[in-house]
Amino acid sequence: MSFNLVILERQDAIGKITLNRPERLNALCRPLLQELRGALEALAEDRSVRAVVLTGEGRGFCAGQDLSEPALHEGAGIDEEVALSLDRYYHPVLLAIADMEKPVIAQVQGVAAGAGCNLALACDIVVAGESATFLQAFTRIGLVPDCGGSWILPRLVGSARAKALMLLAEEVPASEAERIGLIYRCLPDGELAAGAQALAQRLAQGPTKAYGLIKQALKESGAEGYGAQLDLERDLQKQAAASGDFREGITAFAAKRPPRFSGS
Ligand code: T3D
Repeated sequence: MSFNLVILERQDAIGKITLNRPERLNALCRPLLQELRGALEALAEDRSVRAVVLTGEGRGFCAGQDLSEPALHEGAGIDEEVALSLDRYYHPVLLAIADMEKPVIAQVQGVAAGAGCNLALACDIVVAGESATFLQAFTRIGLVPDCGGSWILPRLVGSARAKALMLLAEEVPASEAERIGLIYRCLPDGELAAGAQALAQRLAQGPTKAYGLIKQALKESGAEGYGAQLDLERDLQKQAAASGDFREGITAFAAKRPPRFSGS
């Protein structure tokens, strides 16, 4: 697959995807979503990549659905088009992030709005520059939060705040987003790229299989009762215990040296 609307880069064990429509604040049109899916799948399959950074080119991270897309202006059948777009273009992207074993870091500068906000929040760790803002823009145009917003927001910030964010569609500055637990960390704008890179480097040297199993445990938590979650944790721990990184971890502990994880 060739990439024009996203930039795909690999350096050492880190894969980087940059949304590349800066003139539209990286608004998500269908061709971009197809490329984004392709890039995520390529990095998921690349065993040399052990952490991924997702960011946007220019002054914004992503302004959500491209509201100028012709399919949204055709009158009759627009509801079917929107549902199809979510099924066919958005959900594969979001599931590719959720199902990927390796951790995905969102590096957010400027605005993350609508589906762009929930794309960032779908990543495993979100770091943002201090001038970044998070906006559940959906009700501003008469829509409801999609792209997992109604699932992730109450888990991150609790039901009361999640409802207010979704109903009021107010911009949340990055510092506030960190304070309420919407994101992991707000950094000075000038330190954002280096901060995201440092996190990615650290994760790329970690126990990749354990990270993947943690993602799986969190994704499924709450779907079943407490007892079922204990059973799931047992099953995932069994898989982690079978990994080379676990063997390295206990060997390194016994030898009183730092572990050298290989991701195996
Ligand atoms: O089909 C489906 O699947 C439906 C799914 C829907 C999911 C969603 O994401 S719904 C929510 C869609 N997004 C929005 O409603 C946000 C729309 N944008 C804005 O409200 C503002 O642009 C921002 C608050 C994000 C940023 O404001 P500001 O003042 O910093 O920038 P701007 O001047 O408004 O935007 C800069 C340019 O980007 C501008 O183009 P121009 O005038 O310079 O030629 C603007 O039109 C364009 N742009 C911004 N957002 C979008 C966009 N173009 C297309 N789609 C956009 N979403």
